[in-house]
Amino acid sequence: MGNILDKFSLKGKVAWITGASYGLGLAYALAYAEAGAKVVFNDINEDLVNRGLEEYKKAGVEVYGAVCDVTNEEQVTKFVADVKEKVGSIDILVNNAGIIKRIPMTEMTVDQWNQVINVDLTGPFICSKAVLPDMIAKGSGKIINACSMMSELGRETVSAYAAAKGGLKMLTKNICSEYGQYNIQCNAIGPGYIATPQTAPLREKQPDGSMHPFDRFIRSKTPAQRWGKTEDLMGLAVFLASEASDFINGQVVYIDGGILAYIGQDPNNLDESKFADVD
Ligand code: NAP
Ligand code: GCO
Repeated sequence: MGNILDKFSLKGKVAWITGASYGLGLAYALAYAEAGAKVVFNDINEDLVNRGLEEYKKAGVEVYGAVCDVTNEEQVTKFVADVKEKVGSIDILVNNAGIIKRIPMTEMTVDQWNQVINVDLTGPFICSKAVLPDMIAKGSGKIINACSMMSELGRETVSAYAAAKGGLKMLTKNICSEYGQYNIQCNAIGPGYIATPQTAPLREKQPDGSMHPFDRFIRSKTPAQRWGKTEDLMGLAVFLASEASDFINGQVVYIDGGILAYIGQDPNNLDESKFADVD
């Protein structure tokens, strides 16, 4: 047996991270490039794709990027065909693209609900369906879904997001069940609360300069008493994309600083002077 670290190499693999112009998707893509993969990404419009290309250029990473709406099967089919022609067939898919709408359910319109379900649940279905045939033909593949604390827990105002992320947990188990026989592993990353643009509204300072109530709250529910950083998730993303996880299938791996294990403490007990960690 060679060096154990070779099992974590992505050398020679083509990795597609959806919605990877910034945030967690960008972090996953940079980690994959460092592990040896050829990285391809999409985002919802030209401006975001160009923003992403600038980021990858700054990092010295050569990538293929194109506009593709993960809810549009025609665009996804074309994206996968273009990647196959220009880079190679996709070995690793990270269904990262996602949106959230924080609206009380009684005030949420069906259209708003459908927008969240379409991106966060139907999008991963469409993208997974598009890459599975080549993975089956190759006899190997990795699909990694972006689950969430809301795959396990609810909270006020996020009904559509929680329903989507709960469904995504079960889609993960079902892809495992249906395609594990072809040496395809489908698992999910379940981040806790990570400092990205998506959660920025939950950290905004109050007009009087005090912490956002949710910021204080989530720190009181996190043993680490801090928000996650995108780099905290890079190791797990590489692990789930690599040979090292070939016998792990249908799992959601939670990377939450201990939130799901902890009943929490009184937010008023927290020492704010310790909180210099994120924006
Ligand atoms: P983010 O900052 O909102 O980035 C999501 C990316 O997906 C954005 O570039 C977004 O573009 C893109 N996107 C949205 N709709 C799309 C579509 N239809 N087609 C293609 N791309 C689309 O989110 P994040 O915080 O990095 O999170 C990434 C994933 O992890 C999401 O699925 C999120 O639910 C999940 N997650 C995040 C956290 C966290 O604490 N941050 C925790 C658990 C799970 P736009 O800019 O146009 O929206
Ligand atoms: C929210 C947050 C969360 C995080 C993440 C937690 O409003 O509660 O946006 O949903 O994005 O999903 O794991």
